[in-house]
Order: sequence, then C-alpha cells, then structure tokens
Amino acid sequence: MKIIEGHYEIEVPEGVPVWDVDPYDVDILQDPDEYYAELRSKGPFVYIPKYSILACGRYEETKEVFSDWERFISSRGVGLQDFELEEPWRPKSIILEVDPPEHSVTRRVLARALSPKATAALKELFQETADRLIDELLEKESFEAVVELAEEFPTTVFPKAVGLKEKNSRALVDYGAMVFNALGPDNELRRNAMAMGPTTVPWIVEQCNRKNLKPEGFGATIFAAADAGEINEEQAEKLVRSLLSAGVDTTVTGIGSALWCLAKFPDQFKRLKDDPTLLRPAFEEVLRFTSPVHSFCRTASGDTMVSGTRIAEGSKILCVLGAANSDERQWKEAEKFDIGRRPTGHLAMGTGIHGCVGQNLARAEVAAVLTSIIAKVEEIDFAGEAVWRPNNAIHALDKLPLVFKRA
Ligand code: OVM
Repeated sequence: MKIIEGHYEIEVPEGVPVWDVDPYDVDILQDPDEYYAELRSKGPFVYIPKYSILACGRYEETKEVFSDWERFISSRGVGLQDFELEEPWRPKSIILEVDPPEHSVTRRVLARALSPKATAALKELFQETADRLIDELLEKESFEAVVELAEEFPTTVFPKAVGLKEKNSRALVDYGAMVFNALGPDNELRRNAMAMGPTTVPWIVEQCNRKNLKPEGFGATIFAAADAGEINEEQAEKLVRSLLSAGVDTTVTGIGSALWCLAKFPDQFKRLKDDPTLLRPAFEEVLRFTSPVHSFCRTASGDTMVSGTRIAEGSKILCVLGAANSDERQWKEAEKFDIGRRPTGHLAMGTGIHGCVGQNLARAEVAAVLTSIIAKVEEIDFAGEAVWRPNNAIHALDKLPLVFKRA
C-alpha cells in the first residue's frame, strides 16, 4: 500500500465528494473563512486527494468524530502522520497522543495540576502582571500587540505558574510553533519550524527535569504524583513537556485574537466596557469566532460509519474545528461577532476526554488581560494592518499594530 504524509493511502468512500484543495495552503491558513464554508457546503465529509485524508467541517460530524475516542483514536497521532507506520519527530505525548486506559492516568494528574483551585491561586499574579503591562502600553503612541502583549503576558506568567527556574520566552514560543506545525504535512511551514529544533528542543527537555523546577507550581504537583507512585519520573517529565508544548502558543493566540476582535468590532468593545459581566462570554465568542486551533486529526480505529459515510480503519480524518465553529447549522448569524451570544458547545478547546485540560488557566489569563483593558483603555485602534501567521494547526496573528487610548 502507498504511504502519503506518513499514513496509508485510503480509498474514496462511496458518495463522498473529492475536493482538490490543500488545507495547508498558506493563503487558506491566513484567511480560512471561504475554505471553511466550501468544506461545509460539500457534505459531512470530503476526500482530499493531495493528502489522502477525509475532512469534516460541519458541527455535528466534527463533534461526533472529535468526542468518540473509541472509534476515532489519538494514539496514532493527531496530525497527518500515522504513528503505527512512522516514528514521530519527538517521543509521543503521553496525554495528547494516547488513548484510555493510559490516557486516564496522565489526564488525572494534569487535571489536578491545572485545577480551578490551582489556577485561582494565580489570580493576583495574573492581574498585577496585566495591569503593569497595560500601563506600559498606554504610555506608547502605538505598539506591536503580538510581541508586546499577546506573547509578553503568557511568557511572563506561565513559566512562573509552572515553576520554571530559567526564563527563555523565545524557546517557549518557538517550541510551540514546532509542536503545532508538526501536525501538518511535510511542507515549508513544518520544515522551517523543525529547523528550530537544535536551538529549542534541548532547552525544553532540560526544563522538564525535576531539578530545574521550583518546589511550587504545576511542575511540582506533577512530580508529587511521581512521588506518590501514580506515575513514574519519566512520565512526570513528559507531562511537564506537555505543559510547555500546549500552554504558550495557544494562550498567545487567544489573547492576540481577543485584541483583534475588540479592535475590529468597537461596538462590541464598548458593550463589554459597559457590562463587564460579559467578559467571560466575550472570550468564548472570541474562541468560537477565531478558532485558535483550526484543525486536529483523529484516526479511525476500525471500519465505521458517520452520517451515512463509510470510514475505513486507519483513515485519517481532519477535523476542521474552525469550520464547525462557523457552521450556520449550529450558530445563528455565525459570521457575526456577538459577545452576548454565549456559544456553549463551541469546539475551539475540543470536546470529550481530550478537551483542553488547561482551559481554566487559559480563561484566567485572558480574563486578567481583558479586566485590565476594560478598566484602563477607552478605545482600541489599529495602527497598521493585522497580518495572520500561517501554521499547520494554529490560526494566529503574526502582526497586530495597535493604539490604546487612555480611559
Ligand atoms: C502535548 C500537547 C497537548 C496538547 C496540544 C499540543 C499539539 C501538545 O501533550 O504535548 O499541541
């Protein structure tokens, strides 16, 4: 059998439209809305010959595939590569790229480390950091919000929350770019990201060691689970690596996209300032509207059926979360950014047993930044053109020049 992008070529299931598109084309990654709409319009699934994968973008099927961990597994990788056929670029994640029962143990440990109680304890650190940053930005005529706020905030608070002893924001951001681009095909984006390996990976691996972690923080909670015999030392190191893999680029993107939405829709910013109880619903709408993680794959564990489509064992299914989050079958006026919508059930943080384990933390970080902004900033304006940064799994800003006018 022929291998394409690290998995076996599959046959086109009966009745499934063949769509000659490259979902990893730079233009689509930067501006995906038309691609999302076309994907949904073609049916519950399409077959994409370039990569020999199925893709889904309607809400119902995307949710079904994403939440059924028995039929659509993660242990063969959540990118295009099938880990049963090829070695992944790094040892497998023991939470993202495993199924139950292994997953249940590691998930429990990380859920404890990132519990609502653990994140609530960081509230003051988050608020003080956000207030200081926003005060500094108010002094400037304009600023580059991706670097000076969206990256600056998480790379300041997250290493402290984990308990890292060394600061290296560049390595954290670059490692995130590697991890997420690695989920796509062997394209230029992936190759460029992988080229950062030698300057990035050794530092990341080193920080996961117990001796490089403070006695307090998420890292310490993970190693306490090793001391209790729940996991071993090597697993503890891998779970710290998961924090460093998934905790930076995602929150950087969430903050950047929130700023972009508020700058683009000033009426919604005003509404938020007038009613701060909308702060959390506003961020959920940012997530639905921008889908920071635009797509993840699953692999069919056996022959199965979804909405009348036959799916063969070993098929890679690209779940286009961004398309599901803008599906008009699910969302009224889906193309509208409405902070009062309360978009329960959006898939931006996944769903089911693999749903984002850091979501309390992510929401707490963004809440601190937005709380500070609505108190201190009267108006957010663009100071230049916003540019999106193509990434095989993340829909993030590359440049966001902004002006804050003082309240
Ligand atoms: C990990 C991990 C978890 C979630 C997302 C992610 C692809 C990585 O465990 O390393 O990014």
